[in-house]
Amino acid sequence: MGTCGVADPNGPMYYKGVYHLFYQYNPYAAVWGNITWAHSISYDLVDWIHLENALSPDDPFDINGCWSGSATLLTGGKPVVLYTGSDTMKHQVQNLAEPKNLSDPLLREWVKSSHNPLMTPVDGIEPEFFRDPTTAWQGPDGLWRVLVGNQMDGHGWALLYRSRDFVTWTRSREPLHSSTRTGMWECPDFYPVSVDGKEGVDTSSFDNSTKHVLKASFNDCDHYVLGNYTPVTDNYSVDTDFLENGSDLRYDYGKFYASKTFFDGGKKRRVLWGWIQEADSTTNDIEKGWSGLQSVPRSILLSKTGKQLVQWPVEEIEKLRTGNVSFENKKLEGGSVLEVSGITASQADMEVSFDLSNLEEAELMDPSWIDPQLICSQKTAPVRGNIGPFGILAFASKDLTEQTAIFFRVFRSDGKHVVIMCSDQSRSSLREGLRKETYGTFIDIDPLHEKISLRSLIDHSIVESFGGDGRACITARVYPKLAIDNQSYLYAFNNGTFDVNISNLNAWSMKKAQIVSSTKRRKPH
Ligand code: DQQ
Repeated sequence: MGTCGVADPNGPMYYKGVYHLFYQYNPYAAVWGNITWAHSISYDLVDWIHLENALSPDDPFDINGCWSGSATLLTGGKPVVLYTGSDTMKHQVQNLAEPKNLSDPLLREWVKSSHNPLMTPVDGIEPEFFRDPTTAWQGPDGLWRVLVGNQMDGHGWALLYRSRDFVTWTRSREPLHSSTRTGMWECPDFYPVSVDGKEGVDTSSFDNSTKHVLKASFNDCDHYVLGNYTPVTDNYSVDTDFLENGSDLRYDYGKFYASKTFFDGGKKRRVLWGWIQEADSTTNDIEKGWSGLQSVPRSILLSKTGKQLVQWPVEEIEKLRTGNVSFENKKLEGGSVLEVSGITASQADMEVSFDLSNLEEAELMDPSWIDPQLICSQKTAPVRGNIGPFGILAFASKDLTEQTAIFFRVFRSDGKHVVIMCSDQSRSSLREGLRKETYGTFIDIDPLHEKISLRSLIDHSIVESFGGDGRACITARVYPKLAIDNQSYLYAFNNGTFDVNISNLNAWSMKKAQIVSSTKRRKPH
């Protein structure tokens, strides 16, 4: 690919048997700038072909950048994209683009609408806080609706626009939603999830058995709320608001930003992608020659409780699995480590579940411990507890001086158990100058009645972890110095006082996905 920088996923869609992913792309450097829509396609969400760039900043309405946006399949299945342009004045405006040739399933060429810009920052909208149109949905009145992220009076808003023809858009007096607890909302996303089903739901579907998710990107994280949406009135009433009463629902409690979902009509699922930033210095990003990557695509559903979403890597990822090791029913004594040998630990998929006895011995939760990230940063993997920390050490050097610990601790509080999941990067590399953050979240598991499971996708400088069958996700970027390639090891560990039991562990080496570039040059002159 040459020297480049990659950021937000844009306009993901499934069209005529092909998955399309566009993304914020700097063709010239491993830093943010010259923002262009790169375009890659896949038949299985695993192997990818890079095509020529879809949108470049070369018109007055996007000359300072083709920023984030989304795809919509219009009635009859025609795909279009709405995206933000930074215009000659660096004002943010919303633009439309269409494929040049609909019979080309690869949709190689995109044409910007002669009507651009379609939405401009007027009527009090601040021109630097007006961006990232969502996938549009069609109401029962036939009008299309779209949200645009905004900051007004210092707070986050999802502005609502309606249109009959997708060209002339009128702003609704009321936003779909807003919050005084946050600043600017970037990359909003709004979609239905089925309450009882196992399938994803099309964005324009208004089945009564759905809830609607509103996601907004702020404070370096992707936060969401659940609520009920009435399409006739465009009223959206949330169950619990953003950051209300200690509620902090996030797609991922680590590095994961500016994400977007799409409905995969082929497999009837909703798929989520997020941008995973570097945790290294800009100087090193430039030296490395690239920065930023996309998460593994995740399918996303409402949990059985109806109170949160659950995510799981798309099943296609499993085709990369090879060389399995597994064991069952293994006691992990307090203070011990167990090597998971026989796989390529630098590029692996691992699933483990833990059985806990002695739960009555769990430490009492201090009522002042309300911030899980803080708990994880203070009680890092070496800090012994009663039940936990137990979990895995990924990217570990043989002598364990380098290790990325993904683990759980169990506490007692008001007669119940509280489980916390942490990803501790503090010892992930001997290198200096990295952001070795520690992440954490409470996870809705009752260890008396179910096992505590963890799946981690480990890939050289990234680990994406899914706790409790996808109830909590944490993604971390790490840059080991020793624990690389065949010097990288994987361990299960228990640093609690009490034993835990591994009821099941399965790990696989992972093959490389195939990524090829189409013959045309991607770097324009
Ligand atoms: N990235 C885009 C914006 C968006 C931000 C610009 C989020 O449209 O708000 O590259 O990462």
